[in-house]
Amino acid sequence: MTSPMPSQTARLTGRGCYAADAPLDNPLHLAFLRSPVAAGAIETLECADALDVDGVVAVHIGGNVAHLGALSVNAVIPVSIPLPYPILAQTRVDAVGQPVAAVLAETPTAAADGAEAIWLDIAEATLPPPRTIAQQHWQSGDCDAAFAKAAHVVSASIAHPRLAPSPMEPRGIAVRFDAATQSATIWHATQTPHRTRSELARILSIDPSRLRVIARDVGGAFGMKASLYPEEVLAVWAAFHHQRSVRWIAARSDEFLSATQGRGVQSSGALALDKDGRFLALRAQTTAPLGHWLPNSGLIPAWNSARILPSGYIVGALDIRTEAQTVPLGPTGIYRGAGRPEANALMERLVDKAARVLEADPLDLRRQNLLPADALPHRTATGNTLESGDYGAAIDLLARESAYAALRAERDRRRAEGALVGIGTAFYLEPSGSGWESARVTLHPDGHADIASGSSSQGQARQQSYTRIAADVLGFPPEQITVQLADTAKCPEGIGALASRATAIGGSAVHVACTRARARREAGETGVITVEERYENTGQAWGHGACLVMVCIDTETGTPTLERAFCVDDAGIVINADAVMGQIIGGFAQGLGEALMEAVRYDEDGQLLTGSFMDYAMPRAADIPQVHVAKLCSPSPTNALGAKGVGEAGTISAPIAILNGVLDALAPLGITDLDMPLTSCSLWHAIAQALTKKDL
Ligand code: SMO
Repeated sequence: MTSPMPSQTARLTGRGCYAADAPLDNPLHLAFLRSPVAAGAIETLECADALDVDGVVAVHIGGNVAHLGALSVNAVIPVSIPLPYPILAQTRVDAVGQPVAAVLAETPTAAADGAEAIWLDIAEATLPPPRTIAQQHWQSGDCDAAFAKAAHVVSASIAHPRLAPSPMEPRGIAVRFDAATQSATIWHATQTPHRTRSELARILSIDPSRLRVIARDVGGAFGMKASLYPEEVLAVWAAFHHQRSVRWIAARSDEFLSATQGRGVQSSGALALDKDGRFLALRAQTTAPLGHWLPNSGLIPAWNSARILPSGYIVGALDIRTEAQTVPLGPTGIYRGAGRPEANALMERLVDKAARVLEADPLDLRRQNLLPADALPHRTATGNTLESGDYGAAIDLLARESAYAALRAERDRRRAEGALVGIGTAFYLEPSGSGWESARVTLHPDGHADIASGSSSQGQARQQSYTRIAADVLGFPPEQITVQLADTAKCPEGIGALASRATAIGGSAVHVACTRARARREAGETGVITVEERYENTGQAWGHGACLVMVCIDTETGTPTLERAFCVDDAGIVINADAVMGQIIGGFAQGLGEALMEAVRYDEDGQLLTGSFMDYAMPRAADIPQVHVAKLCSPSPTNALGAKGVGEAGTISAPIAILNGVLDALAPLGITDLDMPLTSCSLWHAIAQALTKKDL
C-alpha cells in the first residue's frame, strides 16, 4: 500500500478545507428566495419585512443584477434559440426553485429568515410546451433500403429518469473580499476553477487578475459542479457590491431544487438485421431535456446520447437524430456519463432484443457485430474516431471471468424450478474528453520536484496519480514530489476535471513536462529547472468494456436482487490501479442507483415531488453486490500516457446490464419492456399484470 497524499490525510482526519471551511473574516451569509411555482409573472416582490429581520443587511432582486453578463455555453450541437441566464428572476419565473431574491445577512439563520419574510406574489401561468432549441442529424448509407430488405427488425424505447447527482458536499462558494486591492479570493466547490475565474470576470466585468479561485477540497461533483451557477455569480457580485466577504453553502433542498440534474433523456430506435444476425441499419432519435437555463455543459448529454451510437458495432446504414428541449423544470447538465449511458443503453437494449428474436446468445451476437481489433482506428458516421482496443476480447474476457456457460446453465435450471432469474449483459464505449491541459514542473537542486496543473480533483486521488507519473519519469521518490492543483494563483491556466479527461490529458501534460525537465537536467543544466507544458491530445481516447449481472426477482414482492456482477474494462495504461478499481465500483453503484431506485419526479404543475432523501432513494452499501472487476489494456495512441477514461464506466454499463438482466428474468412472463428505475413496486405490478394475462 502506498501512503495517502497530504490532502487525503487532511480529509481523512477532518482537516480538509471545503468552501464551508474557508477562512473568511466576518462574512455576509447568503440565502435565496426561490420560486414556488413553475411559470408566471411576478406581481409583488416586497422586501421591507425581510430588511426588518435582525441581522439582514441587504435584499437584492432581479433589477439589481439585470446588467450582468451571460454565461458562455459549450455549443457542441448548434443552438438555434439562446436561453437567458438570469442571476435572479426578472419579470417572470420559469421553474420551481429559480432564485427570485437574494438575502445577505450576518448569520446563515438570519439570511434564511430574511428570505422567508419576503412577500412574493406570482400570477401563475400555464406551463409552456417543450421547445426544441438545438438539434443535429447524422446519416450514412441507405437506411430505407436496409430496413426494406431486413430479415428482422427490433425496436426499443428507453426513458431515463432524471437523476439528482447528489455529491456528498453540496454547492458552496466562499468569497474573501480584500478592500485594499479590490480583489477576491474565492473558494469554490467546482470541477473547473480556471473557468470559474474567466466566466466570473466576463459576467461581472472584473479584470481576471483581481480574482483568485481555489478548489482545494471538493466533496464529489459528478458533473454537477462543472458549470457556474447563478447563485455563485450572485455571491461574488455581492462581495464586490457590499465590499465584504460573502459565503453561500447550499442546503440539500437547494440541490434538489436548483442544482443541475442528469439524464432525463428519452431515446428510441430500430435495428435492422439480416437472417444471419448482421446489423444492417440503425435508426435512432434521442431527446434530451434542458431546464429553464442552459449551463455551460448543458448540451453535452444531447450530443453524446446520439453521437456515441452505434457504439462499437459495424452497422451498414445510420440515421441518428438528437434534439435538446427546454422544459419548465430544474436545470439539467452533465452527470457522470453525460449522454454515454443513454447512447449505450439504447444500443445494448436493441442488441438484446435482436438476440431474443434470432434465438442467439447475446454475447455471441455482440462478438459477431463488434468492430474487430484490426478495423481500428475506425471513423464513425457521427464523427468519432474509435482509435484502439479489442472489443471482442472484452466480451471473451467477460464470458471467462463470469463462467458464462455455467451461469447460463444455473439460470436455466432455476428458471425451470420457477425462479425469476436473469442474466443481463452489455458492451460499452466511454470516450474521454479531447483538447488540452496544462502542467508545470519545477526541479529543485535538492532533489525535490513541484508539479502544478490546471487539472483538478474532487476526490479521485489525482494528486497521487500525478505524483506517480512524475516519480516514474523523474526517477524521484514520491515523497520528494508535491502536486498543486486547483488554485488559479499557483497553477497554470487549465481546464479541470470532467469528461474522464484528467488522467489521459492532464496526466499526459505532467508526463511531457517531466520528460522535458529530465532532459534539461541530463543536459547538465543546473539550478532550478522549470518547464511548462500545454498538452493537447490528438483525439478522444475511447475506453470500453463489458458488464454482466445476474438478477433474481422475488415473485411475491417484486424485489430485485443482484446476485453477481462482473465488469471488464479497458482503460488503456493504468496509472493508479486502486483509483481505477474505485472508479469502476463507485460508478457501478451509481449506475445501480439509476437502474433500481433513483428518480427526480415532478407533478403536472412542475412541482418537485422529490425534494429530499426521504423521497429520493439513493443506493446504500448494502444494496451494492460484490463487483468482480477484470482489466484489459490497449494503450491509446491519442495521448502521451496511452491512458483512457474510466470514471464513467460503471454508470454507463451497469444500468443497461441490469435492465437487460431484469427483462431476461421476466422474459418467461412475456414482459419485454420496462422503465427505470426498476423498483420492487414497478416489478411487482408488471409481474402481477403478466400473471393475470396468462391466467386469462
Ligand atoms: S459528467 Mo463529468 O463530470 O464530465
